Amino acid sequence: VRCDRGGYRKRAVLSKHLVTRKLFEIMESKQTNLCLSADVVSSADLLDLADTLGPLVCAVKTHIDILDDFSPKVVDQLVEIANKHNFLIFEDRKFADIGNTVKSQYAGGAYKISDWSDITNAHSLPGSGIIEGLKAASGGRKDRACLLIAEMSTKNNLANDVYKEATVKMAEEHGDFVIGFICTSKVSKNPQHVHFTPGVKLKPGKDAMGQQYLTPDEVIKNRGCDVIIVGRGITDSANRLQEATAFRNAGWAAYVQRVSS
Ligand code: 5IU
Repeated sequence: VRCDRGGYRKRAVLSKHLVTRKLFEIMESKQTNLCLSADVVSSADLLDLADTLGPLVCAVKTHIDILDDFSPKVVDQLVEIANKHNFLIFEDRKFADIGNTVKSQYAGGAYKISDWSDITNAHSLPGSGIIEGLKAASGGRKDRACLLIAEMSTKNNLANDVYKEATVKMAEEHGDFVIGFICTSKVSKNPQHVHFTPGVKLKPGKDAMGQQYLTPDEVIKNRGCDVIIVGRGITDSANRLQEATAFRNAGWAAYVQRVSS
């Protein structure tokens, strides 16, 4: 048995939130810290990605509003696939409005996100009212959780240290719903907080619209994050299964090195 100081297994046991526990347990049992960002515009493509890569990931991140052909059936099928392959669904909604508005956006509208998505995320910009609104919409369900956006992966983003620290404080005050962060480095020492990091490719780089990429090794080993979020690094590949396997192996190897060093 390898040494597990601060490892996912231990953190699963000490975590109070059901979603955190479930996530760490999935990561440990499937040996993966890969979250697929399934940024595709067709429902068939989304479901095919989830079914093909499901065994390799701890979560599938969606942007449900970019589907050209959304229907409620798609999310029903996605939930079935998530149960089959044991991964969580994370709708990357990036809520940013007042509490009363996000309440309707989370539970209602065309997408009814709180019905099918285990995890969603929100900007901390509006202050803690946004968390109150989302929590109210979740109707007290223990199997729903939120990540706060503490940092973004993009060039020249406006989240400075003061913003980041205030975001961590907000998370601490709402541990019954906020389980962690979107960030580019570990921002909280609380072992119950999960750090999800987007902007990951096998080689560092950038895209034409401000996205910046770090490697799985840098994100997990050097920057102390927990989950790598990978979109085009996988979806643009001619062999998505092979590429997802490479990300999964790189992310897991970096984690094993971190907890055994
Ligand atoms: N995403 C970021 N950076 C952020 C946040 C979210 O890239 O700071 I908050 C999302 C956007 C996209 C995915 O859905 O993560 C990254 O996709 P690529 O791996 O294709 O760049």
